[in-house]
Amino acid sequence: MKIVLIEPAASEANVYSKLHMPLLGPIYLGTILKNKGHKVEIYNEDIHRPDYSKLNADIIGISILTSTAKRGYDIAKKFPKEKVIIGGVHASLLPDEALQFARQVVVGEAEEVIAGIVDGSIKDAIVYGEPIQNLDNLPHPDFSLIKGNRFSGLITSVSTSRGCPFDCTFCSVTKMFGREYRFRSAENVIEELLSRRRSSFFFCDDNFTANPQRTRALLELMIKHKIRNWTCQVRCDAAKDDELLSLMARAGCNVVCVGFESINPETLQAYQKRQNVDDIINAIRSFRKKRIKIHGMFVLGSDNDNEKTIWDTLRFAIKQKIDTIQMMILTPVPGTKFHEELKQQKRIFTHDWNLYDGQHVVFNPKLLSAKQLQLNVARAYAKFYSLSKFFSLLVRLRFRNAMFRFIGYRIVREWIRRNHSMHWLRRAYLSSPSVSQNNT
Ligand code: B12
Ligand code: SF4
Repeated sequence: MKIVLIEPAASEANVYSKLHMPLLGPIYLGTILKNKGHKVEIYNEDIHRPDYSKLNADIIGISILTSTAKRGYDIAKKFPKEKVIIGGVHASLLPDEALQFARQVVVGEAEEVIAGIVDGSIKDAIVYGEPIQNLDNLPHPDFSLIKGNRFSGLITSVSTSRGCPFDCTFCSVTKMFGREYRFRSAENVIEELLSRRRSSFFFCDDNFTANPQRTRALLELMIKHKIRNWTCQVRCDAAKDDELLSLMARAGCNVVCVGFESINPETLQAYQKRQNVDDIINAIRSFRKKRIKIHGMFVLGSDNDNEKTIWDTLRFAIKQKIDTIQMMILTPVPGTKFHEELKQQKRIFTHDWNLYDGQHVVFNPKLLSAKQLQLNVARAYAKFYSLSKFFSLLVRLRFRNAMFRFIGYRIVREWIRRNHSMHWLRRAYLSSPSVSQNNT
């Protein structure tokens, strides 16, 4: 059979849609189907949008996040419903919604059910995929299935684990992958890394160091095989383990993306993050000592955050010399505790999924208006990713940081230009019956 898997375009440009990094889910599924003898093509619309009028396939599989769901449904409508299957985080959180556009929807991990869905032996409309217990049984993702991927090779995504033992209120990871931390053996990961002659790796695990023992085993093998130049996502906790940190540095960790989330102690508590501001400061110090660069990730807009919190966060990032930052606007992703809470309080003023990308306010914050939250985050971002900061890094010969500041500068400008008049905020807000207009 011919199977086409599609990852819809980002609803609005973000740094990742520019970096051309397709999600691994569809690639895992495509690889399994290819190994079963099917003809598989994968399209990531941010990389290459196919001509849908000429696209012929027996099955069209669409992978949706919340922010790409609307585009995913539009793609689905281009094909007869009996050919379409949908999966991904958003479909897993709201399967009934996705089922309006597909013959079948998969909730959760689909590797063990995809072949049965394609050959027709699994017929349920909503198919529940079990968490894969032995991740070593999965094939290594075959990136050559992605069409038009001219940039493949610059950064290769590698997934070494699934699940996260924590359960932060704003995050949908545990809903989707559970709190049981499952991981591949170090040998299995090394085999994949060695098979790719790439310059750099992105370990896309939510929490690369959740089980320090297994991370150590992997790092030791990486050192042995001289695999270097990589990025991973961690919590602050990682920096408390000096031995682990030393191994990360010796194994060539370039950048850690750290979920700092907030410098407001009350917000950290509300997010149930199980870390405090001292943990953040100590983590920054420890990573810096080992010469590992830091991408600090913050989420703004909790019920304890006001305008000052946003600017304090920016000042903190500059004072602590965090290399790059991400300032997400708190988003009530369906399926999270936070979404339930806000829904009950009737504070969500739009369910336009395009806006659920962490770059738009979709609910009424408590201590500031939606508009204030939106504008101040945009302005703080623009200050961090400014041209003057870019030039000052450039003259100090810090080329990598300068490059990221420049990419950030362009994205923030584009985003501000597009949202300048904030039509969407007005429109979304006014169309909500539950919201009084005085709050804008
Ligand atoms: C890595 C990552 C990224 C990378 C992805 C690139 C890469 N090369 O890996 C980058 C950095 C680019 C990224 C960007 C963003 N991300 Co992200 N990302 C992740 C992360 C941490 C891992 C993704 C992953 O590899 N998962 C493992 C694979 C195996 O799982 P999967 O892709 O979901 O696929 C499985 C199932 O979903 C299903 N499935 C998937 N597709 C399909 C299709 C069909 C047909 C079927 C049947 C089944 C099926 O089967 C797959 C195999 O089991 C997830 C968290 C997570 N654990 O998933 C967040 C996550 C997906 N990201 C999220 C967000 C919000 C974003 C951004 C919007 C952030 C932003 N503003 O920049 C952007 C959106 C990008 C875009 N396209 O617009 C949220 C999504 C929440 C939601 N409900 O939508 C998540 C869940 C994180 C979170 N904390 O909540 N992300
Ligand atoms: S935010 Fe990070 S630590 Fe918290 S549940 Fe999500 S993946 Fe785990």
